[in-house]
Order: sequence, then C-alpha cells, then structure tokens
Amino acid sequence: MDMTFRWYGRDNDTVTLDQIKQIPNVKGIVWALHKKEVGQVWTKEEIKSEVDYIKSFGFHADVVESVNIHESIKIGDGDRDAYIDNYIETIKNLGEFGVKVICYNFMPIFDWTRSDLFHPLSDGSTALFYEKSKIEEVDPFDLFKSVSDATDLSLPGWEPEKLDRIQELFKAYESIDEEKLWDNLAYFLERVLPVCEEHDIKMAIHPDDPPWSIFGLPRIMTGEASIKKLFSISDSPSHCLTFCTGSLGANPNNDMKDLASKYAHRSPFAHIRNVKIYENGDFIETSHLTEDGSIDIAGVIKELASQNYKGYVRPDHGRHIWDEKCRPGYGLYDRALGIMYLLGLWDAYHYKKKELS
Ligand code: DNO
Repeated sequence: MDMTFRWYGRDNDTVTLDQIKQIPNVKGIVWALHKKEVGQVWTKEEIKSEVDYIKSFGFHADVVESVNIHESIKIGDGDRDAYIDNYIETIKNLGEFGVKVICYNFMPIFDWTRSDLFHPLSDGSTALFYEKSKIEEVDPFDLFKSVSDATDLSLPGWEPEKLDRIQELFKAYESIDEEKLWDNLAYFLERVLPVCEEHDIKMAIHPDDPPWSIFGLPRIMTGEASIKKLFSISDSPSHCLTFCTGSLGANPNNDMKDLASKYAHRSPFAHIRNVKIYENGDFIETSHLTEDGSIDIAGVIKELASQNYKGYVRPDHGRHIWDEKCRPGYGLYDRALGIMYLLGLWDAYHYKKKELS
C-alpha cells in the first residue's frame, strides 16, 4: 500500500507538510484546489503551483480528493453538459501533471454529514458524531449553516455557495429518485471515462456518508448492492471505487472485511477509519484501533495485505486529541497514530527485516 495523508493546502490547513514529513512512510499528499468553486475548470497554472509545492517536500501528488460534481450534473439539469465539459477539461489538466486517481462523490446537496463535529469521548478527546434523531429533526438549512460556521476553515464538501440555494436545490431533487440519480451518474461517467482512460486516471467514487438517505434526498452508494450496480455501468478500467471503511461501515450490515476481499482490486484508493455504532444507529468516530469501534480494521488490513494491495491508502478522520485545534476530523496527531497502527498491522503480515548494509 502507498500511504498518503490528506492535506487542505497552504492557507487552509493547520497541518504543514513539514509535519507530515515526520510521520513514517507517508509517500504522498491527497490534495485538491479547495478554493475553487464547484464546476469551475482547474487551470494548469493552479494545478502546477500546488503539485510543485507538494513535490518540493518529496511527496507525490498522485491522488486528488475531490473534484466535486456540480449539482446540475447530479440533477441532470439543462446545463449539465457545460459542467461536464469543464470537468473533462480539469481531468485533462490533472492528467498532464501525473495525477492517477480522482476521488469524487455523487451525494445530493450534502457531502459527509454529522450532527456534532466535536462530541466528547470518554477519554477526553472529541470526535465527529452522528445522532440519528438530531438529523431527523434538524432543518437542513440550519445544519448546513452550523457546520459551515463551525470552523474558520472551509470544510470540504460543504460548498458555501450552496447555502443560498438550499431550498431551490431541494425543490429540484423532488423529481429525482434513486433510479434517476443512477441514470445521471451513468450519463456523467459515459462522458468522462474515455477521457480518464486516455490520461491513465482512475475515477474512484466515494460511498455515501452516512450510507443511507438523509432529509429525503436519494443516496445510492450505500452497500454491496450499489457497488455491484456501479460496476454494471461500465467495465472501463478507469471506473473505480474509493474503498471507505468508515462511510460504508456505519451500516453494520456492510461487512468491510468481506467487501475488501471482493472489491479492493477495483479500489485504487482506500480510506481507513473506525466508527463505533450504537444500538440505536448513532455512531461516533473513534481511534483507528479495531477494538475501539465496530469495524474490523485489523481484518480489513489483513485482507489488503494478503492481496498485496498496491493502492493508495489514507488514514481517515481522527479524533481531536492533545488539545489540538484543527479542522474537524483532520488533525495531525490522531491521524498520525492511525497511520502507525495501519502500518503495524501491515508489517505484522509482511514482516521483512531490513538487512544491515
Ligand atoms: C470527509 C470526506 C468527504 C470525501 C468526499 C469524497 O471528510 O471523507 O468529504 O472527501 O465525500 O468525494
């Protein structure tokens, strides 16, 4: 596995590349142009500046997370082709700078969703928390606003420009059911996959987080049936999955070890994190340690190790520990601990003593 670390850019992250450099075995930075408005073309100059900076620290910049999909594409609006044209332009530009994987998602309006970004855990740390009843009661507009306001740093997936359009977007989704959303995904992929193939890029869809419908909006990447349906759309080698243990794993019916055994070979990118699921369906993001949560993290890594998985891996959300002030889920400390745990599990399988030279 090729260990990576997600980073939000020079002026949008509390963590620096110098710090990431000190975590053993991190080879690449998972990046994006977080300041771009969704739907705009990422220019070659902008890409070059970010890639050059990342590479100047000795990291590769092979993985982009995410190039977000404009709502018009998900809704299938009249202007979707113009936005797909822009997306294609961005793919070509990224290809020119050696990008190998583009992670994206197809969730309507809301990306990852939580009711509390800093929920206390019994060890004194805080973590991202999903309380089902709260999400069922809250006005989506208020949730969007409170999450966007929770930190000075812009949150990925919570595109601020959506805030003014929430009602209009909900209206537009009234006529979009799951089937229609699948059709719109297929329409998008049909146009972008040939371009990805030409540029040797994998488009790796991220599962829905959480993997069920919220606010009555359709969600389609929720478990094994969706993965099967996804791959029935196209057999292009560029058509791939981002294997995310935390998002799919929030539904206890999704056995992540089993899914790793079946779909790791179609997943050039994996997000590894643990969540503890409560009986009523609430969940909280714990440390990566297997016994701290409900997901068999050790089993997943064992499965990846047995396949000698060559894809990119990143530790996903961590807790906020040791008083770190950081963007929710994306501090330095707990993700660094997570990496050492994942590497430890991997080494336990692939133990190789380094010979003295
Ligand atoms: C949250 C992330 C998501 C993810 C996107 C992928 O922290 O896991 O924002 O990056 O859904 O497109």
